[in-house]
Parts: sequence; structure tokens; C-alpha cells
Amino acid sequence: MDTIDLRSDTVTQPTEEMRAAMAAAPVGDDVFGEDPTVNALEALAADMVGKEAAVFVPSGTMGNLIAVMAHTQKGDAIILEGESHTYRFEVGGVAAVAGVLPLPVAGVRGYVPPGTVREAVRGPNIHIAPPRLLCLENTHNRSGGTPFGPQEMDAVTGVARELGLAVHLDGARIFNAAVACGVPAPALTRGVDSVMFCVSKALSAPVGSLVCGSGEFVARARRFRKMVGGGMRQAGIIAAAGIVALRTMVERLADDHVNARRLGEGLAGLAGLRIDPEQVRTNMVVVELRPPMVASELAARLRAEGVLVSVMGPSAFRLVTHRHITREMVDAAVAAFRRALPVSPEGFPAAG
Ligand code: TLP
Repeated sequence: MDTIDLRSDTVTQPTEEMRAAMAAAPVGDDVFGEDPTVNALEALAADMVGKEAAVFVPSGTMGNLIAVMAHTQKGDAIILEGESHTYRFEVGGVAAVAGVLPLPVAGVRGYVPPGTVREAVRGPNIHIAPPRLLCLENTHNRSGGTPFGPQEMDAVTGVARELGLAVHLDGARIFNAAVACGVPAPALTRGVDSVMFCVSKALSAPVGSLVCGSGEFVARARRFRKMVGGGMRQAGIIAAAGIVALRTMVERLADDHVNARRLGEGLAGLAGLRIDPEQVRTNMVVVELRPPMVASELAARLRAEGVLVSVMGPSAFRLVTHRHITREMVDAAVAAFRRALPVSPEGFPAAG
């Protein structure tokens, strides 16, 4: 039985073309700016999101952190959505390392409405940490991979600009958003000062993310990358896979979105699960369980059926489609759910 791994798109393996490019990559010392493959990836990345420059980092977490550091000074405040990855899942780095005060605000399926930004900005007032930066996330992970289109992005970034805030976008999956909205990525990033995106997620590269923005911003971010230990040497070995990822893996994301919708529709038909397939717009499906079902218990039963999922809380989990998940595997996963679910939801054992 082949495992159907729906935990994340981070599990994708490099393609043969990536492995060949890695083996053949010309390299140099990237801390000296001398790795031609890293330089090529950075130029390509900046171009693909319509920015002047980019810096290659080992992870999305480091990318968001150094972007915040490059936009702020210690004691500043940053506004971010309360379910955002940066607020909830990056080990509190913005507080612990960047030394800024996170001001979480309530989003609507992960979107920060312009009025909410206005309400969050107070001052000038001697008592408060001055808000300098707004952090956005597109697609929004916790709300099930929700993409935000150009109009939504322009509305919120326009207000931020009016209020004198810089804007950083956690665009870990920005190409999923672009493909889902049917627009080129720069239509989603034109209003932001910086954007981080990952080549290591659905684009299938083994390692790496890019932080993109103006030349001056990226020079500052590059210093902070060095400060937090992200200066790599012959990093062209991994950058080579990133170039192949950007050239060959973006268009196919549409297949993952079709498969996620199919998965959502299949699961919506099962008793005990709560899903709105209309909300499945990229490669994620968030499944809520009706009580008394317990997510960890159902996840264990699914594991026994060869299906891996990510538990998001006591009564929710997340399924992510990606390059290794075929339409047949989607149907097999739905069948596994049918077997793993109790005959009636009440029959499901509570957490012991
Ligand atoms: N997300 C991972 C886990 O950390 C949850 C996943 O499986 O989805 N921004 C967003 C929106 C992300 O989803 C992630 C990773 C990151 C940043 C951090 O990227 P990495 O894992 O490269 O540090």
C-alpha cells in the first residue's frame, strides 16, 4: 500500500531535472556574492514577483524574520493577522529576535480588511510602540489556503501606505494564489514593499525561500540573514533546484488545486465531516469534525489506512495536495476516510 501523504506540500521531492541541475551547478562563495547560480536564482525570483532584488534564504521562517528586521527597529509594533503563520508558527521570532511588538488583528478567512488596519493604528502617542509594518499572508495557510486577488491586495496595501506603514507579504505560496486567481504574481505583489516566497513547498525544490523587494531593502535583509546565521557558501547546489522549480513547477499548481477541490467534494459527502468545497481554492482542504469526534483519533485511523494528515487542533485537520498526489490517490483517500469514520459520528470514541 503506497502512503498517501497529505500532511503538507513541503514533502514534495526534487525532480530528476532538479537533481541534474544541482549536480552540474556552477558555484562560488555566496557570502562574497560569488555564487553564479544563487545570483541567477535571485534575479529570476525578483523578476517573477516584479521586484528589484532578492536574497536566497534557507527557510520561509528565516525569510519572514529578516524581512521584519529590515523593515523595523526594536520597540516598533507590527500588525499581523491573528492566525498568520508568522504570528503563530515561527517560534515568536519577531518578538524574540527582531524585538518588535506583534499586534494581532482578526482577519476574515485570513484577509485583513482595510478598516481593521485603520483601527489598529493609533497615535502618535508617547505611550505606544509605533506601528511600522503590516504583515499579510497570501495564500493564507490556517484558513485553508485562501488566495486573495489583486483588488483585495490593493485595497489593504493602499490603506497601509496612507497610514505610513510598510507592508511585508508572507507569500510562501504566492504562485498558488496567482494561479488560482488567474493573474501574474506581480499583480498580487505590486502594493507590498517586500515578499517572501518558498521554492521548497508545492514547487518541489528541496530547500529554500526568497525575500524580494527594492535593492536597498534587500541589502539590509542580506545583512540580517548573515546576522541570524543564514549566510551560506556554495549554496548554488540548492539554488539550482530553485531555478528549475520556478521555470517548470508553477503552471502545474493548477492540477493540485483541481485535486484539492475533488478531495473537498468527496469528503463533504461523508457524515461527520464539515467542509465547504467552494472554499477550496488552492491546494489545501481544512476538515472540521463534528463532535464528539477527535482529530487525533481519526488521524491515527487514517494512518492505519495509509493516509497521512496534519492535525490542526482538537477537531480539525488539514489535507494538502501536491505533485505526488494523483487524482486516483484523492479517490483512494476519500475511500480511506469512509472506512476510518465511524458508522455514526456518536459512535466515535472520545479522546482518552
Ligand atoms: N508552513 C508549513 C508548516 O510550518 C505549518 C506547512 O506545512 O504549511 N509561511 C507560511 C504561510 C507557511 O505555510 C510556512 C510553512 C512558512 C511561512 C515557513 O516556511 P518554512 O517551513 O520554510 O520555514
